[in-house]
Amino acid sequence: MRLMQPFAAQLQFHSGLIEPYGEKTVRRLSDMRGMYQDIAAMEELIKQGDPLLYEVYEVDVPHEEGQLIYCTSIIYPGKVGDEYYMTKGHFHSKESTAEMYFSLQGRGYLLMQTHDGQVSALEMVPGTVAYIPPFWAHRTVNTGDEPFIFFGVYPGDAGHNYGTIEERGFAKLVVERNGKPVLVDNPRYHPHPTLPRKQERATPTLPSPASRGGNGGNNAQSPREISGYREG
Ligand code: PAN
Ligand code: ZN
Repeated sequence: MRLMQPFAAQLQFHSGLIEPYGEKTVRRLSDMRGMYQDIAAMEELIKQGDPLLYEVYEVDVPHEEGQLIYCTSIIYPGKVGDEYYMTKGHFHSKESTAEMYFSLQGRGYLLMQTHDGQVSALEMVPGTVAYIPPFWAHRTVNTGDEPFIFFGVYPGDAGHNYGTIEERGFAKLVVERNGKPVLVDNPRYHPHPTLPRKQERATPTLPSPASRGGNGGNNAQSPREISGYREG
């Protein structure tokens, strides 16, 4: 590994812009085909102008072991049918790598799942620092009416595996019901074929940040409406 010079970037908390950045990823709805339940609503929105769902600004750090990659993600508010705008979601290619998300603006949820059917959903509000342990796929969802912005940092050799989520989907969806976000089972989810599904553990709790204590990484409880949620 070559010796690098120390450096700093400047992050605007309100917009999520981080400068200087090396790479900007832009995802529109047409990049998410197959990921939303309501295909007719999705195709209609694409026809009407293909909305921008989210952007990622990544600082230029080598993608190699020992480095830390950091970036901001900005997920815009909106829905496809009754499903909120969300990221594609992925496992890290090197699944033994973790990640941290620090929530800056807006509100949303961090959905996580393992190959053997464990599921977690963490509420993200400004100030929430979420830990994504190794081996957990992760997706973020904007459930508010303003951009949901968070800062992320992960090992340089993590890599991104989108294919598994593209094939199997996420076990849970975050949808609007009576003006509120609720977590429901994904009827089109395909669990990992070779591993037994831990059905009793596949339903997460949705704790508010204030009520969440240390939990040893296990958030499994019965499904329920997202509690303590405030619109906006
Ligand atoms: C994040 C995500 C970012 C966009 O930086 O890459 O929020 O989500 P997708 O990559 O799923 O489109 C991260 O988790 N990096 O590892
Ligand atoms: Zn990641």
